[in-house]
This record gives sequence, structure tokens and C-alpha cells, in this order.
Amino acid sequence: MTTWVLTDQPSAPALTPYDLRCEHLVAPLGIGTDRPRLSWRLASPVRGDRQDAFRVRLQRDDVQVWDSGWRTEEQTYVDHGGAPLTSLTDYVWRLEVRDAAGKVCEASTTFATGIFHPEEWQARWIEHDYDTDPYFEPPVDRKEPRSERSATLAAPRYYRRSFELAKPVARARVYATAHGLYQLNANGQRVGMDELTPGWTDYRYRLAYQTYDVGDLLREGENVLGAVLGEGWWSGYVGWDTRSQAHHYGKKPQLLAQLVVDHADGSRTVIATDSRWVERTGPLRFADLLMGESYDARLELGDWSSPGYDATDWAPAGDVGADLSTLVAASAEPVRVTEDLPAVKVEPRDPGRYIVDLGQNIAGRVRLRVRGAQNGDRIRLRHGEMLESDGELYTANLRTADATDYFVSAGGAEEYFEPMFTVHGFRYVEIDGYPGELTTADVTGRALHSNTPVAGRFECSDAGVNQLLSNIRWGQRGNFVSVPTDCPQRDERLGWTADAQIFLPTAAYQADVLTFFGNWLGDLAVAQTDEGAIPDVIPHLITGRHGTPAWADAATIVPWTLYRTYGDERVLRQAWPTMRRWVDYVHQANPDLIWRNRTSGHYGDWLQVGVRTDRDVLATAYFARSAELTAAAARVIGLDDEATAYGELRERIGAAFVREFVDAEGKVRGDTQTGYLLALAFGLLPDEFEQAAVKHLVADLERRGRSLTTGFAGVALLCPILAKYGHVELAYDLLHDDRYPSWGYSIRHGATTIWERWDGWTEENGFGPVAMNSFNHYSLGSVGAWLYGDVAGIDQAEDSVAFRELVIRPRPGGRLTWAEGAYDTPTGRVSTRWEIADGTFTLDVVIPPGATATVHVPTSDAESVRESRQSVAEQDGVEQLESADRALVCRVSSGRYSFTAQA
Ligand code: RAM
Repeated sequence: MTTWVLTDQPSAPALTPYDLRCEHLVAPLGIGTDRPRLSWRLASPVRGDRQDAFRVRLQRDDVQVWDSGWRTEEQTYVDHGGAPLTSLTDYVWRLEVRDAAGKVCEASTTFATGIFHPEEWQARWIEHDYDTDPYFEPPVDRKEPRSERSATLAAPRYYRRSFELAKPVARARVYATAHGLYQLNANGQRVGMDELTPGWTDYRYRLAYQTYDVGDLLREGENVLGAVLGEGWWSGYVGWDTRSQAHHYGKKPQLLAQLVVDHADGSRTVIATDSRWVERTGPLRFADLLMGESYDARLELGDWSSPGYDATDWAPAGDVGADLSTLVAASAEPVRVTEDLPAVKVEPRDPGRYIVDLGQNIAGRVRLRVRGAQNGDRIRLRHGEMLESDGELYTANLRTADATDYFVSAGGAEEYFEPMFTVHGFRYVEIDGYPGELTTADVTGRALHSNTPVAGRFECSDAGVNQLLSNIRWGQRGNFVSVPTDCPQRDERLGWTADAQIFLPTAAYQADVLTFFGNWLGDLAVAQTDEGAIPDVIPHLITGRHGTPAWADAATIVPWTLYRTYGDERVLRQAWPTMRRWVDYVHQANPDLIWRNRTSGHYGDWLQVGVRTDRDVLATAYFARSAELTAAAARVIGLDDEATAYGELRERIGAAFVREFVDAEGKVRGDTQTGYLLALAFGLLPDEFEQAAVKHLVADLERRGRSLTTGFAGVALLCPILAKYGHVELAYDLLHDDRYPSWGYSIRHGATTIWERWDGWTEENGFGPVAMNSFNHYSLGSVGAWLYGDVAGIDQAEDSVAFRELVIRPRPGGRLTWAEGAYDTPTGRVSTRWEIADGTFTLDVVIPPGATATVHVPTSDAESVRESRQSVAEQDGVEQLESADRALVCRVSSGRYSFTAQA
């Protein structure tokens, strides 16, 4: 089990490749392309070290299938350049890298291809045969009271297939997916550690299948494959509309699986889902993502997925055909349990009823130990993020999500309960009906989310800022559950597009989110309307709204941000048609270039406080931004004419923006913080207005006693823009502020995640508007990127891609006496640590091989700057560029550097 922390790098004395990936995944078992991208990272402590050349060789069964030859390139990825790879096959890839001194270092890893050709699938969709089931009640109108709502979903079902293997097993893989959620067993053991498979995609167009290695679980003789099948996003509750909440994609869960066994003699056995599988209900009585789960241990089926089991009373599964047209190989990291949190406090309320505190708001569930229960004892677990003032669970903000689990005991000394197909957003759990005395040792919180590799770390001298960062990280963890959701607790949990684009830069500093968002962009592309609009939520569901300013612009911002962060231009190639159609859609409806028409729901600067940013200002700023990024994308992928056309469009929108919204004194219409922030961040102001706009922005903050008014759209820009224009202390004031509204206010009141709204809870009013009051919403946490970028000082130059041209510019200030950060760029790890002590500023920096960095050493005396105790001018590998703006600026290449200067 990981605990989701940044792992150590190899600490070899010379250039070393590590973290080898295929299609950006670590040793994937079922990639979906025959021309995968291979990539790696590099580490070296040697100054100026870089990869001078590399060579990749691919092997299949000890036979070489491709040799890239030595390529004198610095890039750390390569596309397979040999003959297309074969379906259902294991490959070894060997990498050699040569450093500047000619020394070669090797590394190798494996990957496997998935099922490329439709005819290779023998599996058929199977389901419970409801037609012949006397107990099945067709779904009814869902307006019934909460407690009975669960009646509309069918019980999860258990599937099994027993089969003989006549020969020893050399290799065995299962390719599986579901309309619904599934978990596989083989010979009595769980297969893999993935949760909530197959994950959520727009099932109408894309359904991911997963691949598992079951070689160690199978044997000669009788074997059994088993599966538990639940509803999930396919047919369970998603979102808020109680009339249409369930059955979004289908009414019944269905299973699809294919086991491919290769024997030592070269023969192959295939066992696939069909009517030879049998099924029945079991202890899992009910399972739903929003509502919760019910498990009756009295109904346990024994060794139901083991050989030798008597399954005579199981019924044949219904075969419902083999339409596999939506299948795609899973391309992103699966959801996993990534951390166990022991309960920190158990508060008895009534006899048998307790409130348990995990000390941290998470998305996940509880593992409960039950001791000494009687057969038939029923324990209820309700989940909530907050407590009422009387110490009871606050659940009003969950709206129609029950978030309630039930466990019925079979009796006995010790039993364990943990749900399988649900996830709750909670910090507190009320446990009712518990026999005997509940202790903290009986309750464990299990955090689960998409297991995106951790990419960053940040820490500083200020406890409040560290708590803020922790809240931001937990916001990411709680909401990156297969898709980027707005919240994990209430009846919503949708992939709101603005939330995603606003938070992406922060998310990318903390985890490698390329495959996570790459997958999501697949759903975004298929959801684009014929006219070119992008729905508010991706995967597209529930809300009929599309084309909303700042929301739909995720179509351009997300691909561009991924490209800049990871340097994979394939993202832009794939996204380009969507980007262009989106910009054209807005343009056609707004020929005068002020985006007033077709603004759909228009949420403005959502959840800002005290002011209302002009909606046309916000929309038009985003229109300009999308046009700009579309032009930039066109340039990268070689569409020069389009680049010129969209570049011109961007210029014209910029001019229209100034004409329409900016007065002679540089005031942006509405005179709100967000108005100025957007204009400045998106470069919409001509030079003569730039400083004026900064002045107005600062004046507004001062007028309000250095207090923010920004909502989702503005908040990400606040600190970065203030710092960029020289108002570092003002940015820190906002960061440290703990008056309402501020991040610190929520922390002062015990927040362990980022709240949806500044007034989620206030001293004056208690809980905020109950209709929409999530305590785990990452959007306002988009300040995280500033902590990494400006406080730790890890950023890249404006025209840099994949952090090849680093800008190391820590901006000390506020209460901070030190800060440190680390970040895994696509090439390797960059890290910084600065400290101010006794009037001396020190800055330790590690630059990964192949990258260069412009290092800004803040100092009151440029002459005082030393690197490794030498004057900068004399130091090898350090080139002094300028001394400006109370900083000495140097250029360095890879390696470790240690700067000191008079503070
Ligand atoms: C809320 C969501 C989301 C936001 C939209 C406009 O329902 O929680 O965060 O993007 O509204």
C-alpha cells in the first residue's frame, strides 16, 4: 500500500535512468496501441550532466523486435518505431542512456499489449436473467422517501465459472470490464487491488477494460473465476435529480471477462463470459455510490470462487450479446486504496451509538471490526464531513445521498466489514447498533482515489500554510476518483469543467495527472455538441447546460496545460479538433467578439464574495484565452495557417476587450479583483494599462482591508498576479489571512480539506447555504500552484515545455523563514530549499539532467551572492545573467547548487 508520498529517486553517482513507462504507465499489462510511447526519467548528481544519446530495444520472447539505434537526442521519450506491436503480447524494453562523458547506463522493464482486434474477443455480455426472476421488480418512479429509495436498485450479484486446465500455466491474463462495477476473484482470491473498476467514462462511447495478471492464481485441474457485480455509475445513482438519478446508462449491470491462458507448449486456453457462467445473489444486498452499501454476513456464500464448491443452486447467467463497440483499453491509473487512517476519537452518544472521528476528511470508506455480535445484529454507519454544534453528525449538505452502510452480523467473535462498491466523502462516521464497546482500534478510514503517481512535495516554516497545502492535497485525493469531480459527498460528484481546469496546474504539481486527464479529455471530446459546445460536466450527464464561459473553456485549457507540463504533443493533436470547434462556436455567436451570446448557465466568477464580476468581462477574457491557446496548439502541431488565423482572432478579441471594458484610467468594467486578474493573467491589456490595472487591483484589496472577493475563476490568479507585479507581501497577507473570507479562516475552524465556499461555515451564521455546501471541493485550493511555483520557486519559462527551461525564483515573504519543494518533471526531479537565518539567505537547488534553470537569488546585495562558497562569476557551471529587482539572476544546468547571499 502506498501512502501517497513522493518516493526517493535513485542516488547513483552518475547519470541513471529510472521510472520507465509505457504509455505513461508503469509496466502496464494491456495497452491499447501498437505504437506506444516509451518514456523515462533521469537522475544525476553531476553538474552539467545530460543525456547525450539513448537507445531503446524492444524484445518479445527474447527476440528483438525493434532497435531504435543510438539517437543523439536529449528527449526522454520515444515512440515505438518498429513494426506495429502484436495484440495480447508481453514485451521487454531495454533502455541505454549515454551521458556527456560517454558512459552508458541501462535499465529495463516490461509491458504488455491488450486486445487489439475485435475478433480476438470471445467474451459475451452476461447479466442476471431478470425475465425469469420472479423477484425482480421493475424500477419505479423515484420520488419515494429516502429510506425506500434503495428498492429501485437490484441486489449485486455473484458470478462464477468453473473450468479445467489440462496443462500447466505459463501466463494467464484476464481482460475484464462491466456495465456497472465489478471485482474479480480467481480460485478464492481477489484479483488485483483496483477499486471501482472499470471507472467512469462516457459509457455511451467509451468503456475501459482492465487487464490483470492471474498467472500465480491458476493451476492445472479445476479453476474458478468469480466476479461480484454492482451498479456504480452505469445504473446506480449519480448526481442530484431524484427522478433521473439512477439508470443513466442502463438498467441492469452486466459483466464481460475473458481469461487467456498460455501454456508452456505454446497452446492457449480462453475462458470467456457466456451462458456457461452461473450467478446468484449473496451477502452484498445493496451497493450504490451515493446511497451506500448493505452487507448481510448471514448470507455469505462460503468459498464461492474456489474449486470444489457446490454451485448447483446457482442459475445460468443470461447472455445478452457481444456488442463490444465501446471497449477501449484502460489508459489511466486505476482507483486504489492509498492510505489507511486509524480513527482518532470515538465519542459514545447513546448505548450502542458512537461518533467516530478520522481526523481527516477523505473520500473512501470505513473498515469496521465487529466483536461479539449476535447473529442478526444490525449495525448502521452514517457518514458526514462535519458535526453539528451538539456533536451529532451534520448530513444536511449531502442532499439526497444517503451515504449509509449497513452490516448484519452472522454472529461470532470477530467479523470485518468494508464496503466494496461505494465511496463516501466524510471525516466522521456515526456507528449505531454496535455490540459492546467501540474503540478507535475497531475503525479504520480507507482513502481511495485514482492512483496518480505522486509528483510533488512542499513544506515551509509556517504551520498554517502547511495545513493549507495538506487540505489542497486531500481535496485532490478526495476528488480525483476516476474523473475529476467537484465533490465526493453529496448527490453530485460530477466532472465540472471549470473546477477541473482551474485546479489542474495545482494538481499537476502534486501528482502525475497526464493519463488521468488524458482519459477525461476523451470523454470531453465525445461530449462536444454538434454545434461545438462543451457540456458543463464531463462525463456528460444530468445538466443540459453546455458552452458556459470558463467551464467549457476547459476544452482548450486542459490540453494546453497538459502539453506544457508533460511535453506530449499527442495531447494537442487529439484535442485540436475539439479546441477549434469550441472557439468557432463562441465566435459564430459573437461576431463582435464580446462574448455575450450563448453563455449558457453563466456562473460568472462562481461563489465569489461581496461582489459580482461582470459576466461579459469574464466571458470575453476566456474567449481570448481559448483563441490564444488554440493558436498555440496549432503552431505546435504544425498547422501554421490555423495558428495565424486564431492568433489574429485572439488579437482582435483583445482589442475588443479593451475597447469595451477598459476605461481611460485602466479600470476594467465592474472594478472587481477578478476582472483585473483575468485581464492581467490573460495578457489582455496594452502596456499603458497594465500598471494601472495592477494599481486598481491593489487599491481594491486595500480598500477591503486586504481581503479577497474572488470566486472559482479569480482565486487561482490572485497570489501569482500580485507576486508577478511586485506585491509579494500582499500575496502573503492573503495567504496568511485567517479572517473571513480566507483560506486561513477555514483552517482556524478545523478544515482538513478545501471548502466549496468561503462561507461554508462562519462564526456568525454557522453552516452556509445547505443546498450547496461541500467541505471537500478543490477549486478554491487552486492557490496550491503558487506555493510550488513562487514560494518554493519551481516553475518553467513562458516558452518552455516539460520544464526543460526551469525558472527557480523563490519569493520569500510573509511569515516564512524557509520553504522547500520537489517536483518530478518529465525529465527528472527538481528540488529547492531556501532559508533565511541570521541575515543570510541560502538556496539549495537540484536541477534534473538535461534541464537548464534561471535561478533568481533574492538579495539586498548582489555582490554578496556565493555559490558553494565561491563568487558566482568564478564558479564553473554558473553563468551570471543580471542583477535586477533585488535579485541576482544566474543560469545553471543540471546538478546541485548551493547559493548564499545577504538577505
Ligand atoms: C456546483 C458544482 C461545481 C460548480 C458548479 C457551477 O454545483 O459543485 O463546483 O462548477 O456548481
